[in-house]
Amino acid sequence: MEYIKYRFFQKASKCSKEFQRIKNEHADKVIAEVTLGQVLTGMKGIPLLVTDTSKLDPNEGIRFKGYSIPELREKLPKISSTGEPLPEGLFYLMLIGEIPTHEDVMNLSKDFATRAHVPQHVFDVIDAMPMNSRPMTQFSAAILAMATESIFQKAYRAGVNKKYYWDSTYEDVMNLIARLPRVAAYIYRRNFYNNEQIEPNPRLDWAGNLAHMMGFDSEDIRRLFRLYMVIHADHEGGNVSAHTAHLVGSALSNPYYAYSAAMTGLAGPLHGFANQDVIHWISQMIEDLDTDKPTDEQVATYCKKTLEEGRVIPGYGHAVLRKTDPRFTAQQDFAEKYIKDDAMIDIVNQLYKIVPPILSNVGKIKNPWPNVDAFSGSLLYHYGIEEYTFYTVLFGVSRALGVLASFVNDRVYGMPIERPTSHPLEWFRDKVEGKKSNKKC
Ligand code: CMX
Repeated sequence: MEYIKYRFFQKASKCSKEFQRIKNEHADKVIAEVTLGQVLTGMKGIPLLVTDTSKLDPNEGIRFKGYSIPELREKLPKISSTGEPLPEGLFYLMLIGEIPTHEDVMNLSKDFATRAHVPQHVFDVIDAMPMNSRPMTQFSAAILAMATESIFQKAYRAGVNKKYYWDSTYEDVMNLIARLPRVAAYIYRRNFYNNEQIEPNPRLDWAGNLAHMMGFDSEDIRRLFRLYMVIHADHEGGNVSAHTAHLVGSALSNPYYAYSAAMTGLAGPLHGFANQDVIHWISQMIEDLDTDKPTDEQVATYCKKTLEEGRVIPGYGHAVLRKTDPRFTAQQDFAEKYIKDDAMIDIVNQLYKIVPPILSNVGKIKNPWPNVDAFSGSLLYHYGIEEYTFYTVLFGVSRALGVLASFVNDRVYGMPIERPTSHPLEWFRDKVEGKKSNKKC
């Protein structure tokens, strides 16, 4: 067994024993009460999922195996001392629970490069889709088409013992992560560069190769892509994309099925699609106001108009966070360090001053602060990736690192099929009103 797989199994099987022990010894213990409000507002705050890769604190933001984003930027191995950490290192951390050495990361990078071959029929599926199908539709379909490659599916059909499910799942997960940059870059070049494709360079790291295959070879873009892939990689288990992959996987669907489904969730405007909506919305503001240097007053009026029209301000608010997202701050810091004079980034910074008080005044919005999507598009735009309908695909490549690390962990734990209970609305009404009525809703 190769080294990383062996290390992962060593660590995960210890945790799996603990999972089984507490399940056996404490299954009847009550761990939380559930209010009707929680049920009716998207199950927020109910502790229902076991996810070991990362944990989200409403005020502090995300920590990956205990490490905050600034700590990761300092501690994870980099290609050069002034650069950004390699996302392979974060994947290693989420999988094994330790900060890797430079050598560990280089080995993982090579492992991904050797697994990166995408079969021709996946490109044929993409090419068969109409040009007006969104990049996220093409991405999700391509991942689904790749399920022909599932080693887990073949092992299951051959009757593998359930205690070895994790093994073939691990192979699928590694192959899928390795192949996503090629699929994403193919979609980008097909949609925006006349299908003139660029071959992978196996000597490059995972994120650097993605930039290369999209047609961007400067060290500046590689640095941005490494940061981008690290900060979007995971956001604990309850967000729509992570939860979808976990739920679909609980039926023993293979990782390709589960991740394809996760990507259809990420494609929603309240989730990852917001990263393209932000640039779309700012571009419309620039067009409407006929200036890329609007005054604070003009920006405030535009924001209020958006709210009056019954729309959301994209990139602001969060289901869990109650402060500025540290992923926003990391990107702001990146922009301050490396970018001078950019109109779009200036507007993003201007919005950060203007939007929170306006959202706070609405009264019902629990978090008026920016999330990751408020900044990410402006950085890509600055470096020449202006085709914002593609941005959610980049989010999707990154999110695979955390979601699929959790997916293989679930298999080691032997997580059962997920099946919560549902009731008609009158059941909830009668429960809280303490009476039984025959009135249907
Ligand atoms: N603009 C306008 N209204 C907003 C808002 C925003 N940015 N954020 C929240 N609200 C509204 C909600 O739509 C909701 O309205 P109703 O009561 O009329 O339904 C109300 O405020 C309360 O919402 P909440 O409890 O504060 O937030 P939710 O947990 O329901 O929703 C989120 C969270 C992210 C969907 C929401 O803040 C939003 O729509 N933001 C804009 C889209 C966005 O940036 N999404 C990306 C999130 C990060 C990611 O997953 O990538």
